[in-house]
Amino acid sequence: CCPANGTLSTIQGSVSPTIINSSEATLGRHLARRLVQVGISDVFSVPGDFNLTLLDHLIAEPGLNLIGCCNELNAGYAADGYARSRGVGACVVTFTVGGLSVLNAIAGAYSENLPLICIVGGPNSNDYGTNRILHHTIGLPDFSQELRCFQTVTCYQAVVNNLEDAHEMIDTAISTALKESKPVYISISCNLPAIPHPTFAREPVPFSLSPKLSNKIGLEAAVEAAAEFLNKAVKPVLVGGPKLRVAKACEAFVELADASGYAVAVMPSGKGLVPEHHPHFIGTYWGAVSTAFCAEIVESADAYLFAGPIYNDYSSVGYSLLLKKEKAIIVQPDRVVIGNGPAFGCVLMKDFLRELAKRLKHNNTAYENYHRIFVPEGQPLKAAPKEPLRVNVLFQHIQKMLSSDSAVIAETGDSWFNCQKLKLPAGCGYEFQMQYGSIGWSVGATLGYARAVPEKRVIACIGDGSFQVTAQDVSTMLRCGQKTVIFLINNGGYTIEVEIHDGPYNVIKNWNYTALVDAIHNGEGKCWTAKVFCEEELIEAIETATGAKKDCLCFIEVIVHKDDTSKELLEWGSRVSAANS
Ligand code: TPP
Repeated sequence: CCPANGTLSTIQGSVSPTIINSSEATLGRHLARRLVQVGISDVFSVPGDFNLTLLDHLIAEPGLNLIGCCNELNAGYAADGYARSRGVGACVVTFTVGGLSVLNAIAGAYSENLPLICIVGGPNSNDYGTNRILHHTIGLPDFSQELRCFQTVTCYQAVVNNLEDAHEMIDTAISTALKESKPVYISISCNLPAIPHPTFAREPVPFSLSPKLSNKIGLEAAVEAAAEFLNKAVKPVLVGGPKLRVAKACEAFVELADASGYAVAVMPSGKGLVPEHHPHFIGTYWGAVSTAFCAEIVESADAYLFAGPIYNDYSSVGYSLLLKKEKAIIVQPDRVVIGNGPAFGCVLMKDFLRELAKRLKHNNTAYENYHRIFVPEGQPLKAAPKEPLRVNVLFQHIQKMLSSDSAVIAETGDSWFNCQKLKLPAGCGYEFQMQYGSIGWSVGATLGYARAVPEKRVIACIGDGSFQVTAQDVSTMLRCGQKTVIFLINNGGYTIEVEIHDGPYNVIKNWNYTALVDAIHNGEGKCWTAKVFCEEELIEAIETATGAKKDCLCFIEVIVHKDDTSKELLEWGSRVSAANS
């Protein structure tokens, strides 16, 4: 879960810099060299006159590919999907029309702590300080509108409009993204990328970012207090949360699980970060919509350690979790709170979990209890021949497709709940966007993720409503020769919203989704589509997608009843609805 590329561990000490031939000693090539250096080989982009020269220079860099997307929102989502696997991603768009279009994706990446470098081709440097009105703006002589929008969704902004400062500004922006694990904004004046400048005349020395360190005394005190707290508990439990990724603490969490013998659960938004094949894994802790017996074990425990949790209204099922602060140790990326005690600051999660692992007495009571009382979820009823397909049957078949060579991308909607119940084999990737939950994210994210890990087959589960937002970039997946399997779940509406609060606005226009993808395919690239109505057809489609068409992008439209939802969505929807009213 903690990819090495672009992270501190790959960064070398200083080496003697190579002299660069003057035609390549340009701002554009410097930026390109830096992107490659931090582990980026694909940049997702939409051209526009403000960024064309910059794109020329990015393309010229060996090892850097430009992936042209159908729109900026998808380019941003693709960079997000890419960053989830590679550790860092980048997109390039044009001034304001492109910038404001990509903004939603950048906000999503911020919410998920992803280092994403958003590059915008900006106004000519000679236009700054004039009263000119530029195209692609709202018609006011104000060049800062786009910047001001990005200030709220990035951790750093560099407006590069002179060559003297460009090197420093670009480097500061990229290194800040890596250090903070957040998106940054870089605007590059359109007239500058091709101009050579002495500051770019040497191969840039790889970033040498000083790693964050724990305060030793604080760490020791926190570990001692936590060990005392947990060693006297009878049935302690560990729960992994989404911030395990940004804390780069997935391995340390497993070390703690191994050493302690405690039962191990995952929060819904942490799925994919905690190995589900671990012998003490007990499932997803999501309050009333947890997997079988997981909530009972967690909530009845006399002590629980949450590593990297986010308790928002969705993950807390409308604030209905039955947790008690006095029983909890909350470990965040750089602080620990034990019960009702004060916070221990400047303590890194990774260090804390590793040190704690050495101090805990082995205690598998909670896990043994779980093991004793656990009864697996029932199997869906056997379908009658040609009976309309049910969602729970669909996901039984998706489960069988998973392996270490696959990754699941789950779109916002009922797919959250259905995918959450999939049991991930070792090495199987899993991504969704639970904090921000922007529908349509999965299409771009699938493109970017598959680009970052071409050896894995991505299985994307997307509702019809979400697909309508961003469908175009199936086109880019085909251009890139991707072999993703997309399950388009056609239930005729915004079902997740139906279960929160229904109205006529939740019904959507039905499209012929397979015909749409066939039209996008248009004979170029490898694509196979199928529309299935019953289990027999689904089985046949999956056999084809994993057999004869395993090298193709496979798009399977699954027709289900509009009220066919997971039982978890029903429960969750009513509780979220109560919290909203
Ligand atoms: N707009 C954006 C960009 N993001 C959102 N999350 C919403 C609106 C509100 N919203 C959340 S889920 C959803 C909507 C409109 C509907 C999803 O429908 P669909 O993809 O068909 O999935 P289903 O719930 O039917 O499984």
